Amino acid sequence: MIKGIIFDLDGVLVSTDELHYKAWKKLADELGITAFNKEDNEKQRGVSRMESLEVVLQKGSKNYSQEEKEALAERKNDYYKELLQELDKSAVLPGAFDTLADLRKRGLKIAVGSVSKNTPVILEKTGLADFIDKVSCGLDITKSKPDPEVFLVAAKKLELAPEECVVVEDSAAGIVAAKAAGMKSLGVGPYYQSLEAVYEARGLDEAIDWQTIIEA
Ligand code: B16
Ligand code: MG
Repeated sequence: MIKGIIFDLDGVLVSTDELHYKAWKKLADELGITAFNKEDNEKQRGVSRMESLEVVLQKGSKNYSQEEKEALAERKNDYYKELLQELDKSAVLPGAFDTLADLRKRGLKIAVGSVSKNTPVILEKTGLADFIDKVSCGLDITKSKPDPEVFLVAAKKLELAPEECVVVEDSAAGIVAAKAAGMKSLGVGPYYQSLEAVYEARGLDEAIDWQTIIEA
């Protein structure tokens, strides 16, 4: 019996993926990497900040030291944090508030499992914090998805066994992480059909048979 649902944040509950893209694009343009585009941005879905930087740098020809890379990642994060200042509940994806309220009513525990170190500020600014029991994020972990750490920490914080949890994800790395954690998954977002999740839905505003998922 499923007792907890662990939601990825970016691309599942909020549309911060667009803000990540804007911030990376600004950095790429400054570095003269004009070839960085939306398609590359898809490879940054659900992966860590440093891995996302590599996606940008691969489109250019210059080599950077580790120290320089860390400064670049920080510069991108400053741009991203600036954009986050404008964030409010309008950034919450369709169906997210209703889904969280409905699952709570059914007695399920709710966690967020995101590799983003900006998770706390995003939850506060969007009002999602009121619907979440526990948060496992980039600040709690040392290994990013596809490593299962972020979801195992979430289950532990919920005081549940991994097999009592279902993960909701929009990235391939996140679905691999859920499997590695021993959890079933619901794949959502533009690529939901190719994520190889156990359950699939275009978005949280679709008719999702939560009862079946919970009782499976
Ligand atoms: P930050 P998720 C991920 O969030 C994003 O999808 C990914 O693009 C980003 O690089 C990563 O968070 C790290 O975010 O730079 O804010 O620490 O999908 O795991 O909620
Ligand atoms: Mg995501």
